Amino acid sequence: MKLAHLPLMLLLFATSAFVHAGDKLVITDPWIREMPPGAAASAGYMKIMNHGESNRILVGAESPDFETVMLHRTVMEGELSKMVHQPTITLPARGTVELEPNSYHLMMMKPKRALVAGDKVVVTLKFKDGDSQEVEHHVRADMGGMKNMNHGHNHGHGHNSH
Ligand SMILES: [Cu+2]
Repeated sequence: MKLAHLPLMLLLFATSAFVHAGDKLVITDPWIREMPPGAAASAGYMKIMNHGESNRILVGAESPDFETVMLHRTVMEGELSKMVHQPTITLPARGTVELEPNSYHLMMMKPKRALVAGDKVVVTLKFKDGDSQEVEHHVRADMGGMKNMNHGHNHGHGHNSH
């Protein structure tokens, strides 16, 4: 009887060791912008801290609630903002990268269900080294975080920009 449990214990051991190898990223405040009904896309944001000794390269993401998730960056061209696809986002060793409105974001396309404020969405970040990390994003109405409370930028242009 006791022997029968041994393989399971070994498996649990191996699994937790594996998770540990890749968990140097600390992610805070993950959220997704609530979409109006029928919208084709939304954007996901978070702050990623890499406490590790080496750079991590984010190469993509996926979510069971969206057909496609892409890495995007919003850049200004004069008065116009536009979104540029990013093949990768580098998370520098001992550094922090913020995915936030008007900067880097996850472009969440073709939602598979209606998502309203308060809902949770699981997003899996994928890294060049083959690792992945799951993050639970919270759906929020419009902007989140104090930083976006000031009305300095973002007046009007491109209601579709993130
Ligand atoms: Cu975008």
